[in-house]
Amino acid sequence: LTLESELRRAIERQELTILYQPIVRLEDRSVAGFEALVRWDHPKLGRMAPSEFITIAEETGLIVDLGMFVLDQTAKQLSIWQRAMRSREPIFASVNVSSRQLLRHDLIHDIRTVLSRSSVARGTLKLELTESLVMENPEHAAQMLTRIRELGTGLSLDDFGTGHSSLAYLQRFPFDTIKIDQSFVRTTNRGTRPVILKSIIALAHDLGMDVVAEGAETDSDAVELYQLGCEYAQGFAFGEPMDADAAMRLLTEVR
Ligand code: G
Ligand code: G
Ligand code: MN
Ligand code: NA
Repeated sequence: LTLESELRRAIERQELTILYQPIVRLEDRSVAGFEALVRWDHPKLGRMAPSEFITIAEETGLIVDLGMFVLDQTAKQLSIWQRAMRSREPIFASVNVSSRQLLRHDLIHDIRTVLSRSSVARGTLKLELTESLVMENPEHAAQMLTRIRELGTGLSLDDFGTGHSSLAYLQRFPFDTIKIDQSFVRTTNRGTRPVILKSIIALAHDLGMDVVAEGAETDSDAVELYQLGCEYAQGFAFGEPMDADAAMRLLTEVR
């Protein structure tokens, strides 16, 4: 069997696993939401990271079914979490989207279907897209993203700072959140780090967007990010990608 046909079968049989990594409020370290990150438990090769199969999925078009599976499972999981913690501000979940899903497929139909099958609070299901994805076809992407926002779906600009787009594109797409790429947080250049982080954070806030810093690995990263005005962070300092049950324990544990 080729990897392609094995992947097709794994999607049909729902043999993919979704892990969830917490995104916390730096103010009090409470969990604000999760990013869904897919894994493939291959019978012979073991657990595979997305870098080992997402490209095949994109090239073969399997990403459409894979993406729908991740979206649907995440929305269902999100409604379970929200029901379990009814009294607090509803948490969100964000799902990574590939260009083929947005630009060569009816993603809007999929989102509608997923939202109708689950009972997530409005605005709490979010998509993550990279700059390079929206730059592939800016006109079409802008149209699609506007319609997706109208469905009450959040939009995060992922890996911010690594693309080649001009900052003007930030105005053109209806993103509500910027995710600062981990390279800016994990850099060993501790002199320039606060300068760059501070200006990205200010830019996002001036544009009315939320900011999530990725790759916060230590407590001192968390402290520094908070001092620089960043309100959300994600990284090993707060939790690695975990299964849905572990995420539920994190949400419901007595703090
Ligand atoms: O979990 P890990 O660090 O291995 O994830 C690496 C990258 O894989 C993520 O940054 C993301 O871009 C991509 N990825 C993870 N899950 C999904 C998914 O469900 N769909 C798509 N399109 N990409 C994903
Ligand atoms: O490309 P994207 O940002 O969507 O994927 C995030 C990936 O980064 C996840 O696959 C996750 O495994 C990884 N990651 C998350 N937090 C940390 C961290 O603190 N340090 C490192 N090295 N990787 C992280
Ligand atoms: Mn992401
Ligand atoms: Na990212």
